[in-house]
Amino acid sequence: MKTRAAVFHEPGEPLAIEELDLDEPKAGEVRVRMAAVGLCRSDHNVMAGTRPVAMTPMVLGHEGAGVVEAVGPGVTRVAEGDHVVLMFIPTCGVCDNCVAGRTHSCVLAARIPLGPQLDDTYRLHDAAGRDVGQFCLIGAFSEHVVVPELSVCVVDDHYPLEVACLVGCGVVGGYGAVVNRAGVTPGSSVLVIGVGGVGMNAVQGARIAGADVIVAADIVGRKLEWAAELGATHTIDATTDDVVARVMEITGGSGVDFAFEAISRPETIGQAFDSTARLGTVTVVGLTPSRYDAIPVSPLGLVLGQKTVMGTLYGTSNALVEIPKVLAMYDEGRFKLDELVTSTYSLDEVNRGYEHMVAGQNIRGVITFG
Ligand code: COD
Ligand code: ZN
Ligand code: ZN
Repeated sequence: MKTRAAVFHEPGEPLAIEELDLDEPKAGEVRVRMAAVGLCRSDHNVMAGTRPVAMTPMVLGHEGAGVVEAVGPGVTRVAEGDHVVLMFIPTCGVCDNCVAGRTHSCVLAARIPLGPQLDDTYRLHDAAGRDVGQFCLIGAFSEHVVVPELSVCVVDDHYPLEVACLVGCGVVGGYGAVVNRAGVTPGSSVLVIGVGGVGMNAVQGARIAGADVIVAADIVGRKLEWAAELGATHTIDATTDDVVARVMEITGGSGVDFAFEAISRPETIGQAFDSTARLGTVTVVGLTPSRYDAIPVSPLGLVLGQKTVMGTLYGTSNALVEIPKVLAMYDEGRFKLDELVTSTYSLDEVNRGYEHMVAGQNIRGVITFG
C-alpha cells in the first residue's frame, strides 16, 4: 500500500512530504494507522544534525499513537482494532534487562538510530526504489506504519489518541525520571530546569509524588505560566534571574533535594548540581549532543555535599506498565494531558510545527491524521 510520510534526507533541510510504498507486516510485526504523533525535540535534533542517525532517507517521529489495522504471522500481543501507543524503545521481554524488569534498557534500544526493522530489512521504499528507514523502528510521521509488536503498548480505546501519543515519550520520560529514577519523596523540594514537553511532566511527577516545593526554570515566560498551572510552586525566568541564587533564596539557603535537567546543556546540568542540597540528587534527562564531553560539576562539591548525579532514559520506566498507569491517572484527573497539547498540525505542516517548537511556542505540538 501507499503512505504519505515526512522524510528526513539531510541535516539542516526541512522534512519532505513524500508518498512511499509500505510493505505488509512480516512475522512479529503490526501495521498501525497513525492517529497522532507529538513533535518531540529528539526528532528535531536529528533534523538539525546534532543527533546523527545511521542512514537516510529516514522517516522520523516516535511519539505516536494509532489503531492496529493488520498483524503479521505469529503476533500474539496485539490484535486488529487495538488502540496502541508506540514505544520508542522496544520491549523484547527476553534480554537480561527485560527479564530483570528493566525494559527501558532492553538490548534492542541500540536499534533506535539504525533505520531497518528487526530482521534488518525495510518496510518503506521511496519513488526511486530506495529503502527508507524508520527512526526508533517507528517512523511515526507517516499515515501508516509497520512496526514490531514489541514497540506497541495496547491502551483502552476510550483514550483520545491525540493526547495518549504523548505518553509514549515525553510524558513517561519526564514523569518516570521523578518517580522511577530519582524517587522524589513527599514533602521534598524539586527543581526542574527546562519545562518543555519532557520537563513539564517532571513537574507533574513532582506534584503527584507529593513534593512541597516545585521550582520550574525556563527561558520562555509562557512555559513558566504553564508550569505553574501544572504544579510548580515557584518559577524562575532564567533570562533575567540567576537560577542557583534564586533556588537558594526559595529554599532558605539549603538548595533542593532533587534537581532535574531536561534541556541537555552542560551549563544547565551545572546549575542543577549547584542548586542541590547536601545529599541531594541531580537527574539528567536530556541527551546532550556528542560534541560535549564534560559537565561542570565540582568534585569537591560532589564529596562535601555527598551528592548523586545520575542519568535516566525513558524515565527508567517499564513502558508497558507505566503508559497504562499514567493514562489511568489521566482518567482520574490527576495527570494532565489535554493541557500539554498547545497546537495541532497536519502532516504537511510538520516543519511549521517544528519552527513553533524552536520558537518556544508550544508545550507540545501534535500532528493529527484526518
Ligand atoms: N535555561 C532554562 N531553560 C531552557 C534553556 C536554558 N538555558 N534553554 C532552553 N530551555 C528550555 C526551553 O525553553 C524549553 O522549554 C525546554 O528547555 C526544552 O524543552 P523542549 O520542549 O524544547 O524539548 P523536549 O522537552 O521535547 O526535549 C528535551 C530533551 C532534551 C529532554 C530531549 O530532547 C531529550 O534529549 N531526551 C532524551 C531522553 C530520551 O529518552 N530521548 C529519546 C527519545 S526522546
Ligand atoms: Zn521523544
Ligand atoms: Zn529486552
